[in-house]
Amino acid sequence: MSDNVLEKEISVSDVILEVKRIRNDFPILSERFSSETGTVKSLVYFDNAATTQKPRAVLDALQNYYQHQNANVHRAIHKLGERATFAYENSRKKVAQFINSRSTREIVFTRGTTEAINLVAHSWGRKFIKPGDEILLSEMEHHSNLIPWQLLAKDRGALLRFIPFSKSNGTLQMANLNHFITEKTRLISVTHMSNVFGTINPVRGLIQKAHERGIPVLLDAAQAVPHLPTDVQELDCDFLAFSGHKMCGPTGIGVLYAKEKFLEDMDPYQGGGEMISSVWLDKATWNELPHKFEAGTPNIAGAIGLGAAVDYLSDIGMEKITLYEQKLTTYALSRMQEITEMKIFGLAPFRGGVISFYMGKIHPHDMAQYLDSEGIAVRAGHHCAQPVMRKLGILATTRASFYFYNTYEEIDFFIEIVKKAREFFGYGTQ
Ligand code: C6P
Repeated sequence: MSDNVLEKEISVSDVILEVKRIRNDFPILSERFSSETGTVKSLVYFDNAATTQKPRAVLDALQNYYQHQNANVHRAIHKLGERATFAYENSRKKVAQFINSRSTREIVFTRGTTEAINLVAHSWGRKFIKPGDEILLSEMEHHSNLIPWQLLAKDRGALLRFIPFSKSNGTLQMANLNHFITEKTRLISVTHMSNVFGTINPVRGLIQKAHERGIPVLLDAAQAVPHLPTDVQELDCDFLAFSGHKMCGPTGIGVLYAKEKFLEDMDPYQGGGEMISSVWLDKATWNELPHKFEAGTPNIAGAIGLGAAVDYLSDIGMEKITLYEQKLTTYALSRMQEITEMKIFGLAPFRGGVISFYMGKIHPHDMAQYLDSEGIAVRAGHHCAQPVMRKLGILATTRASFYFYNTYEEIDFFIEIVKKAREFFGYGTQ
């Protein structure tokens, strides 16, 4: 996908998603809450950047696994073992197709994005990063794409450098890229889409520049894969990490995609069952890819649930999802900007449905609590991005984040309640 795919696609098509029908696929979306005064509130779920809700297809896949397939994988020759192994490996195939990887050998199941990045930092980093080397990140990274590199840099005597972001709109300042990519840069690891600003970073150009200098690139795609069509061959990234739970799948399952040549060169991440080929008392040899990186009994149900999520998203169509969310976000932004004292962090031209905001002097937690009292779930806090908050000179934001099952009506209700909060906390009527 090119960096300006959204602009191109939006100009050629006007997407209609059958959101009402889609919402029926998600049992939790009909949850109701009783307020202190006894009024019943419907759930408005705007915390999708933290985790997404699960459609019945995923819930059924989990139940079906435990009811009809439950066994360990790759170990047993009995019927259940065969069923479980088939379902687990079939999910790997679905994931490989979903991101257009060349082969299932490039798809390692992990606990999530965090574990996928730690795997690379540990197995690739500790082998290939030498004292004095530089690792280039951006200033807008989630802690999961910062701390593993801090640990590695400390261990190997390497240096971290950062592409800055602009405080005015939350975009990366790419103009001076040549200043940040030096002779010593050995890896670039950046977020494809920011979980604070919603910014979709121009990673394609970055990858091209990096490859011209022989530098591999890791994309933290935790917020991108769930929302944007992702083609790893077109992107040409060397590593890509994402989490199942942010794309309608279960928690505790995620993916590390890596080009085969990197996985071949890397040492195992953890040792144990299944990742070995032959074991002696004093040494061992490693299993084929990707099993070399999957020590111990994996999250079988999680992987199968992720396969069901991938089928579900593919049936709707990732392009449609992107375009619908794009329109919803544009609408939300324009409605939010109607409100006096509303400060939105992140106004990039290419952005996804993550909106961080601060309203006047209302503390983000108070705002989140007020919204919750009306049934609206948002996140408030530093969003696991403390350096971002520090640069912005704040401790926290309130964050609303959307998925394809959210509606314009929900946004209208959200705006109404934000306006009520404004009055409640003493800003008067507009
Ligand atoms: N961000 C949020 O509310 P895990 O926890 O491993 O599934 O994902 C970590 C992660 C890595 N990178 C980015 C860009 C992310 O947004 C996240 C998860 C959630 O913003 C939970 S902190």
